[in-house]
Amino acid sequence: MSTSSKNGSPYPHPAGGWGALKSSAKHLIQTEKSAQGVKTLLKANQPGGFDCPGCAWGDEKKAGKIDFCENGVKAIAWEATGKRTSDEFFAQHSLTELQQWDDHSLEKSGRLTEPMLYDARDDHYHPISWDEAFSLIAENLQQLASPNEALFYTSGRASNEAAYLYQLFGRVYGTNNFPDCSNMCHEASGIGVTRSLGTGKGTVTIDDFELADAIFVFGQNPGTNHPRMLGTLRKASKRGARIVAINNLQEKGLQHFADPQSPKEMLIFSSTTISQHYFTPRLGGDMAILRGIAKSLFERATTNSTMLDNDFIARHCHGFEEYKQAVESTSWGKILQQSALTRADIELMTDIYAHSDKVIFTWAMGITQHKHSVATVQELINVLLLRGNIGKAGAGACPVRGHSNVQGNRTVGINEKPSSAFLEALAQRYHFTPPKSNGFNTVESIHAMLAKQAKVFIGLGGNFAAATPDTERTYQALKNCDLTVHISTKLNRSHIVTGKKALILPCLGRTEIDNQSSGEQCITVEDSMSMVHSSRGQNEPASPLLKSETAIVAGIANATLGESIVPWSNLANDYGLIRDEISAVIPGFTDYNQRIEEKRGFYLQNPAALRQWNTATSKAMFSHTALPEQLAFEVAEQYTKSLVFTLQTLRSHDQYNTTIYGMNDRYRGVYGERRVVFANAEDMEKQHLKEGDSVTIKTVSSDGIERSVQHFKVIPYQIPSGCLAAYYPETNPLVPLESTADDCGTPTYKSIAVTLEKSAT
Ligand SMILES: Nc1nc2c(c(=O)[nH]1)N[C@H]1C(S)=C(S)[C@@H](COP(=O)(O)OP(=O)(O)OC[C@H]3O[C@@H](n4cnc5c(=O)[nH]c(N)nc54)[C@H](O)[C@@H]3O)O[C@H]1N2
Ligand SMILES: Nc1nc2c(c(=O)[nH]1)N[C@H]1C(S)=C(S)[C@@H](COP(=O)(O)OP(=O)(O)OC[C@H]3O[C@@H](n4cnc5c(=O)[nH]c(N)nc54)[C@H](O)[C@@H]3O)O[C@H]1N2
Ligand SMILES: [Mo]
Repeated sequence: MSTSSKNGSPYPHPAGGWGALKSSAKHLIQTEKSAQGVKTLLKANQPGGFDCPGCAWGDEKKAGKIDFCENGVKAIAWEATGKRTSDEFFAQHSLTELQQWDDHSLEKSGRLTEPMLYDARDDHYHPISWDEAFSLIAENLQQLASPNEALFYTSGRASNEAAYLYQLFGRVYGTNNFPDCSNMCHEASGIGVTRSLGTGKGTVTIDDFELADAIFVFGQNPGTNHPRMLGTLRKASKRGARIVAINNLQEKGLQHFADPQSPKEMLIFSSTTISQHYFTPRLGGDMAILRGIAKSLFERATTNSTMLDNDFIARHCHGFEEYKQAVESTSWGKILQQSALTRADIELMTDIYAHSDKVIFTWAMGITQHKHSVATVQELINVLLLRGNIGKAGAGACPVRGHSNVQGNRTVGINEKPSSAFLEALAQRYHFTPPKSNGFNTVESIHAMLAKQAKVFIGLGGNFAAATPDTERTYQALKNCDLTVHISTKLNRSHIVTGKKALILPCLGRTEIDNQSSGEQCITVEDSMSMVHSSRGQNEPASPLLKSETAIVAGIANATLGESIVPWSNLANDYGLIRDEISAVIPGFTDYNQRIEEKRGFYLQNPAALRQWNTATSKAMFSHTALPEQLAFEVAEQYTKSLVFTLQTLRSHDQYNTTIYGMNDRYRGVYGERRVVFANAEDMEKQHLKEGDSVTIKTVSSDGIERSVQHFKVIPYQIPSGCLAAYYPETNPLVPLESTADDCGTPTYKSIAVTLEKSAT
């Protein structure tokens, strides 16, 4: 193992560039199927090809022949691996043995090949036929005292077609229990933006990035998580747009970027400066920054009438006076204390914001995974509204989604709190009475399993056991179930932490050819810019026994409910028929099948982008929430005499959520190791810690439950004093189940109050 890091500039080269390409190639070769991988790559994000399963960034309209990135290559190569987790594998390894394996080793075993049933008597998984598997699920569902004792989890990779059928099945069966990865991800964006603007999605398209005068990137690491976004930012930067990064860490990818698709930049080893300005606030300090920008704007507005878009505010907004009052009553002291920036920093941001006509704010998990995440999202919108930056070309709000179809899943009905209009549309179309009461979100689902109120867990993709908080309690929750079922491509922790019975149902991946009785199928997905487009797999399936997600959902539905209300089997034989159903039920999808024939798909119109506000007042709403009284570490200080830190949990460059591709985090200078914690050098000194010391990280909470992780190596890094960063999912045991965002239930993965102690040797 070797870790190397020297205070903040660990990687000497620009992001992207040759390093990225070399690493991509290496990954491809490692999958032992590079020929098929390369053939597949050229079809990524191309008309007639497949949507890259990497992330939800929009496709460039004018992209050339190639439109993929290093981490997209990893995602594709990982799916196209030559390794298989066959019945021999399961005969060889007992569950008890697999429980000792780390997440990387589990997934690295290869693609799942046939349905498997866990037998507690010999502690092994054994092959089972598809029909038997469907019957077993049906029996378990039918014998529950209430449909609300079943949970239907979704991860955001499922297609619109699979997700639509899945939610329809759950609702005809009788429950709204649709916890999903959104609950842990951009839930706060959906709720906050809906409250403010009446629609829960971003208001910009990829074209707006070509027109913006300034782009502010809040709490997001695109160099790793949305690398194609760097190409968009690079172009904007080159034509003179101001790019401002606000990030708790100095992230390499936000600083300089050499576009692997720009031969000139590659040849002369040059790069483009991405962010001209970079601010590193305290964790959870963004709402204070935004409040500061607003305060400065109001102060400037007393002598300069161009500071605010008074016309827009008067015509389109509600609640301006209350907001103004809330801003004026927030002291500069509080703003500077919570943000940990200087007054000059905030004035500089305000200068850039106020002197740019068209401004885009983008954001991701650094905003949404805090206690006050909904309020912060609303504050982002408040500041945009002050200068009319919503519904104007080149301006707007851009929550950058995570999973490649997480936005589409929500659009087609994966939601534990469905609107009554949506339920009414289902009732009309299928002549049944959908369940009215809200279902459980992800965290509520864990509580329900712990309380034995939920007994059957079905996961359409994802890795619930590893992605959720409070690992020990989550494991107990899953173990309490009568049956756990996972529709998956690869072996993961959720297959190893089982209910009394457990099924693994292996499915096709996005890159694979999907043949049904009516012929070869395409699926559809929606990106962060509300573009809906089709995706067609190119590779031979990893095993002849795989079924598509859609076929599996239809198989379970058919076995459980029969075909009288919905003709599941017919629909699964021809996905075009499912799209017709979506057209009939969900607004915006008229002529769905025709419109996906267009080269880059079609745009689902966002009303807020047209300045149509679907709010109670029919106006855009200013919110006027106060800054949090105290941030996480201040609250926690009451419970301990030790120095309290705020820990954020984040992704390395070599992972996709709980999927660990490798042990390096190149841009942060970490190699061969994941159990590391990034700390401020002065804080380390105070704690008598040296680089490489082994530490125990302990959660500070008042609930009496001990939560800690051991043997993490401490690394000095450019991070504000009092803050720490470490990788997920290794740190999920530290996140209390009760520590969730106000009004939205997202675990506070980016602000956990912890102490740091040198490990006992
Ligand atoms: N290769 C790859 N691509 C991915 C994923 C992946 O794991 N790997 N995951 C996908 C998914 S599901 C998602 S949701 C996205 C995630 O995309 P990101 O949100 O970029 O993911 P994180 O690694 O959690 O990074 C959060 C960033 O916010 C910063 N940050 C944390 N807290 C704060 C704060 O309080 N304020 C500010 N200003 N900054 C803060 C961190 O330093 C870090 O740079 O990426 C998607 N794409
Ligand atoms: N501490 C901490 N925890 C977090 C986060 C954090 O920042 N910090 N981030 C949260 C966020 S933003 C998210 S979105 C969640 C992610 O939570 P999930 O979406 O549940 O987790 P993933 O790791 O993306 O799921 C990986 C698994 O999906 C399966 N899979 C891959 N491709 C396919 C496919 O095409 N079809 C099917 N059916 N299965 C497939 C594979 O078996 C793989 O093992 O984690 C959350 N958890
Ligand atoms: Mo996510």
